[in-house]
Amino acid sequence: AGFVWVTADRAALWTDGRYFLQAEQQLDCQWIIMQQGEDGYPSAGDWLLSVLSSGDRVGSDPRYVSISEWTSYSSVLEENNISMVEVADLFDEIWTEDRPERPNSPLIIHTLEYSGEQLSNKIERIRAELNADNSDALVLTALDDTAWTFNLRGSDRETSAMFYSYAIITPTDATLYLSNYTALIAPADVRSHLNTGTDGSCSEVKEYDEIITDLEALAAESGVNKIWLSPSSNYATFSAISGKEKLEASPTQLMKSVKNEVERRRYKECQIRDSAALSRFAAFLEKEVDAGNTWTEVSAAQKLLEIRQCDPAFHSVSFLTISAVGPNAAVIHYRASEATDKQINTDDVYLLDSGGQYLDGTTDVTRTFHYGTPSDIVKEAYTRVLMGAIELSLTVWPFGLHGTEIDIRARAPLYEHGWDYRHGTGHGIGYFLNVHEGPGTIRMGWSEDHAALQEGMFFSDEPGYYEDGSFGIRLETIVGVEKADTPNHFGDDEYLTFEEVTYVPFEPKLIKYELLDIKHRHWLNDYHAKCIERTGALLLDGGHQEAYDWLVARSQPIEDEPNWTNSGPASTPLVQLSVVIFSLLMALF
Ligand SMILES: *[C@@H]1O[C@H](CO)[C@@H](O)[C@H](O)[C@H]1NC(C)=O
Ligand SMILES: *[C@@H]1O[C@H](CO)[C@@H](O)[C@H](O)[C@H]1NC(C)=O
Ligand SMILES: [Mn+2]
Repeated sequence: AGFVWVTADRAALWTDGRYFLQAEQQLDCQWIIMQQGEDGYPSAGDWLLSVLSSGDRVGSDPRYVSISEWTSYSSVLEENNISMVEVADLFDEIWTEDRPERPNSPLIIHTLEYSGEQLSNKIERIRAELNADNSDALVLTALDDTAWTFNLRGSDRETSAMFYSYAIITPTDATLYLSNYTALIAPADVRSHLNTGTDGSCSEVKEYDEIITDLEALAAESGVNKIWLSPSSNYATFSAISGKEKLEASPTQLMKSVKNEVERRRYKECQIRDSAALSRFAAFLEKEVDAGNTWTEVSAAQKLLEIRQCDPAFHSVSFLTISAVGPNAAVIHYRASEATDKQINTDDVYLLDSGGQYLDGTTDVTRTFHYGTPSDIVKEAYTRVLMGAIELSLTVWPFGLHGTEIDIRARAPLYEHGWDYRHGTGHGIGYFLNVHEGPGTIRMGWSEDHAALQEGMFFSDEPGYYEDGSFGIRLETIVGVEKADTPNHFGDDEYLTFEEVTYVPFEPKLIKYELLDIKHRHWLNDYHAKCIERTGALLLDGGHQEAYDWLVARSQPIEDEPNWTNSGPASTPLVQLSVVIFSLLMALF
């Protein structure tokens, strides 16, 4: 998540709030680090204009820059007589040593029992979109789009079960472009999967790099006038069809994010198994730290991976585990390395943000722990972050709202204390695909690309609070969008809300209970009861009695009845008397 400009004598990197600290720690003094969106830092375009002059040229390899980035920079630059030029194979020329080969892992068939929808049906739905839009073709360039559409997965990416690919879908053809394709489709089951030809919707497979010449040929056809391409595609695909493009997010983005019935049911089962695995780990680690044994960020993350790997449906981690002690927990996307590895101790918080890729889902969960006596500020932060997570989860809204309209719910308990966090509150999450998935998102700031929240989408609910150099708190629970059971439906609207699907208890010693109001308390009791109900049997059946005991100890109900003896004027005799008088007066009229 960054953007770099290199000039003859300067190099600058723009990155967002998640990476400010990390960039400072990892880049040397030759780099200018630009805090994207913060006061005092120029935008990438403004900076470039300030260091270049009329007649200069800026080059990049069009395969590695998106259409939207390329066109937004080139339009700013061209006004100043600076041109953007396509330099094919730029990196092939300058990065010759130690450059890893493009991965080329075998394909995994995502069968109907997991995907819930045939490939032929997905192609038909895409064709219906093309037809409705009067488009001649859809070009799929995002790896999760091709994986979802073709019900295939891979291991080309360490954490997201995808394979290098492109696809072109027309009213008559579906062509998948794969690296080294003859080897990939050699297995008979892959060939028969891709040719689910009973209804005539066979797919063709071609070599990965042929996409560009095929696009040029397609655009040159006289009957072809409109080719649908996502603005996040690379600029090389745009150049190939220039003049015939319809630039809009691919319809598969929305289709994929609204999970079907099979996916929803499987996904929830997957989250429950993953929650049980995390509780098992948390119970284990607590016992170890209490016993004075040495565990570090790196060794703890490794142990957690081993526990997740016990699940037969486990494929890989869903992102690089954030296992962070004390000040490291303030680095939002921290990755423990040998140089930074800290021991888990009784003075600091331990923040653990991790997830897995499973055949039946993708998980992402964060809990923050403390193995000694937490300070007041750490408890205050944990409690306000928890209140924010609860507030968001309790939100009920009419269909049509976007995440940006409800993000404030999670921040309010922090704002009230003059606190905030520099990241989004929730991201969409894939199904055995990307852990961050659009087009819905819960964050501040409006974007045209964001879709309204819909039933069947899943999001993270992950507020946080970070004190640089000291500690970080984040609590992350996955929630699914469900219909809300409201007594009314003003405006004939459907009302929506969230239901949690991650079941890992919160940490009683970090909660300042006096800050919680009745609805937080009800939520917490309800959630903890579900943690026991949904994951308890898995732990017991697996023979993990200690983990079960840990779960039950953390999930004890708290006082959630209002203390009516202390509840204000309604119970005083004077108020009761005036109610009687008022009633009498009403009776008279
Ligand atoms: C624009 O740049 C070209 C070189 O690419 C130069 O010849 C020309 O004079 C410049 N035009 C202006 C108005 O500066
Ligand atoms: C193509 O796949 C075959 C079989 O898996 C493998 O031996 C070969 O190295 C691959 N070639 C490339 C260029 O990846
Ligand atoms: Mn997350």
